Amino acid sequence: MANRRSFLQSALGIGAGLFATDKLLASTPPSSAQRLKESRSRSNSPAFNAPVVTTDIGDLPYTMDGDVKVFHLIAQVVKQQIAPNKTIDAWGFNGSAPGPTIQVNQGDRVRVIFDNQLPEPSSIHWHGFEDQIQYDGQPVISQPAVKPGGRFVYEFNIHQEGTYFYHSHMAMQEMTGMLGAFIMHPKEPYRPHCDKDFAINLQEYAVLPNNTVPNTMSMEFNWLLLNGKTGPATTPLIVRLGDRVRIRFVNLGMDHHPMHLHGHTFYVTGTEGGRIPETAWWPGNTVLVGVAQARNVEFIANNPGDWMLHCHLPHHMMNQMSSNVGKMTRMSSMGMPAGSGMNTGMGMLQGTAGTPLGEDYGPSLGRGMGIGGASDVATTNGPLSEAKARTAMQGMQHGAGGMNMADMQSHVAPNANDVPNFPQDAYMEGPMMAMDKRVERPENYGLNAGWSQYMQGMMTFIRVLPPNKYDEVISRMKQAKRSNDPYASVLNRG
Ligand SMILES: [Cu+2]
Repeated sequence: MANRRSFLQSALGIGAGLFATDKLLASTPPSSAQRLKESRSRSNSPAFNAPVVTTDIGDLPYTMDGDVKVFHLIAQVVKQQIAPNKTIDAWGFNGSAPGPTIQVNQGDRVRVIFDNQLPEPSSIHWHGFEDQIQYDGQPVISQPAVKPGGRFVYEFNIHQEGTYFYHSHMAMQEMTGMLGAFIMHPKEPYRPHCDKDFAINLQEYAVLPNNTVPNTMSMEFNWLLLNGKTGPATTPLIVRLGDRVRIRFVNLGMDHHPMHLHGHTFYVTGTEGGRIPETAWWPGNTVLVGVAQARNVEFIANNPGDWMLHCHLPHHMMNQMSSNVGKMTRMSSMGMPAGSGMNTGMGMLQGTAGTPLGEDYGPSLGRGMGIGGASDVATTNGPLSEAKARTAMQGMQHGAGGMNMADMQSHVAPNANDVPNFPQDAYMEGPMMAMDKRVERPENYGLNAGWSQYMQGMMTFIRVLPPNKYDEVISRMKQAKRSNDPYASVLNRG
């Protein structure tokens, strides 16, 4: 603490105690020159490898057999809750999709006992490992396929460092959740070292309305996830003002994701091939994480606030998008009646009520569909009426901020229906999407009321908290006493 305080004080030229500096810090955004200076000043302090925190997922535990670290990785069918009242049938590992993060040290001898509890053959590929061919995880070509109920044991001498991953080498299995991060900590800690280190798996699923099974052949992705959750159900990254932070993005999906951070400039310091020499780091606030790539970014969290961290592809900033915006979502003399007549209007088959193509489930105002519904059962896809929404979407805080759906009229222009492109987001984000209570957790403590209204898809916060607020949030996280808490390593450090 003394080190951090003196570091901050010298870096920012502030002599007063930290508690008094919140306002000063907020009013003096650091220049890039300052950031570089901070980065250099840190390189003199004792370095260490901070354990990686994989929010909403956590780590795979290990046991020791002599000097061998033994992990037990179990491929299995999992129920993954990706949003309030939206649970999908995925395939993952040890209870989650993505699977838990594996963390080892350079120089370790590692054994992974892989059990296949899936109804079909599988195997595990160790992405980026420079290791022996018999452990590469390509069925038949490098090892026997692991049949249902079968086992295969992988052994590695870890000589690399960086952000790697494990995944099924069968494409559709990968697309239904069979992936996870594999962190190799360097023997000599990186300099400057980081106080917080996070891993974020990027994923997308295509799940039809009122369905629970991802269509792994579809390119129409409507659920975009960070560590198996979609905004606002994602757990924020909690850091203390002044922390040096590393985020490791891992992409094992179908799309590329330009990951964007607000309020800070980071440096790209690593790829799926390990550490980048410091002379080759490049600055930015957005990093494109291509398929099968990892990108490590680092920055000093020197700008207090609840900053967005999100994919910047517009369609990846939404939930359950399945229909058009604009006039086909509403009744008008020229448009399509919302929620009915789609079969004729769009040439769609008329289904039976209760099925995705039933009259009640026509594609309209799609982003409201499914999320925040009363339960993991069929929910309506509009048309929007307050009575219907109150029944079908009981989890939503209708009326948050003193607003009801009926009051939406006061939020749109009187002539809105005459504007060809209306609506865009008017009914898809905002008060009707408020679900703060549904996603309440200690990490969200102190966020502005109603924050969840405008948070969808691949979005989370990095909360850069001044010491007093940081201590308050950490104390609440400790009090929660969650089993297998992904933040355990941070909470244990105090
Ligand atoms: Cu994206």
